[in-house]
Amino acid sequence: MTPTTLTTPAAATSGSARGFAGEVRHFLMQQPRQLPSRYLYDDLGSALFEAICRLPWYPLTRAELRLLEGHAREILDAGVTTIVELGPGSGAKLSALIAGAGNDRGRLDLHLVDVSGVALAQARRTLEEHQNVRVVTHRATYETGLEELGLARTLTGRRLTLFLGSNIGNFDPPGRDAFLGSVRSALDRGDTFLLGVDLVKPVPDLRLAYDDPLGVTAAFNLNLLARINCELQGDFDLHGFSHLAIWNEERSRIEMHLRSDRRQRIAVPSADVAFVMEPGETIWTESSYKYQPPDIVSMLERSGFGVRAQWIDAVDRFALTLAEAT
Ligand code: AVJ
Repeated sequence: MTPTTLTTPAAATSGSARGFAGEVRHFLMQQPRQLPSRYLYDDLGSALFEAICRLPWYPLTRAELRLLEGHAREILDAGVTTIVELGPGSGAKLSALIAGAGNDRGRLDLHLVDVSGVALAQARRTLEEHQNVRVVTHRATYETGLEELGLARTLTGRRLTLFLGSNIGNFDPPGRDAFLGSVRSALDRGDTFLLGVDLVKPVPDLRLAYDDPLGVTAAFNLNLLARINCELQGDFDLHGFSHLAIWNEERSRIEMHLRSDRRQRIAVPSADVAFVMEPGETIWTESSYKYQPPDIVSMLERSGFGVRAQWIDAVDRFALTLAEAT
């Protein structure tokens, strides 16, 4: 019951209606049934994710912010003139990094790459509060954004690329390596890359982080079915499914699933699918891989980076790793 591939946010095609319908059809017909996790983030899904980040049981965001604030000067050293962030969200993390670096820094060009226009607009507002910055937004997938940035190389100064929030955890290992390779290709030797990754921790903590007692993560997961009902005329009965968070020890990942509580027939006319789900059968909606600190160093080294520093939050088990393109 452990297939090897799950489409990652970056690997999926653009979010046009036909792309969504085609992918819903394709992935629901797989065995086991699945849906790409990138579709969790419509407007409501993004708001639910923001709420997850404030839950006491989901400490990732706060741990990462503490590390960014505590090491801002080492991360944003004097040579950096350009910062690229893949998936900036609200811009709060980059903002904390810039604030933590102090006032003696030079001018900064900030390039923000995100598929969400709403997120980009908010991040721009947040970041333009800082003195001496220029914000450029790229409404694009990571891949397209990286290509654009590869073309817009700077002649002076170095670039720092950020990939935070343990978003890398959604990639399966081949997808992860391909992604790191495309980041490396977009960089020049001497440019830096900062990667935020959640670490393996006691299983009860992991389960609570992905199955919180307030049910916010369950709502985040079920919203994917609500979205399919809304946008593709699906007839999923949201009361007929339960949220599951399963720790897969062998693959070192938390899997989110939606379990059918009974035998039920499902139709999604605009995706041209109809099928029956058995009681207990699940739709696999997300994987979040968790790493050990040395795994992060070796995956970066295999992709053409040398690691300069790794900072670990010992309490919440989260790592920031600063690497240099070699
Ligand atoms: C935003 C992908 C890093 O995997 O922890 C939160 C998404 N899923 N709770 C993660 C998520 C369930 C989150 N990432």
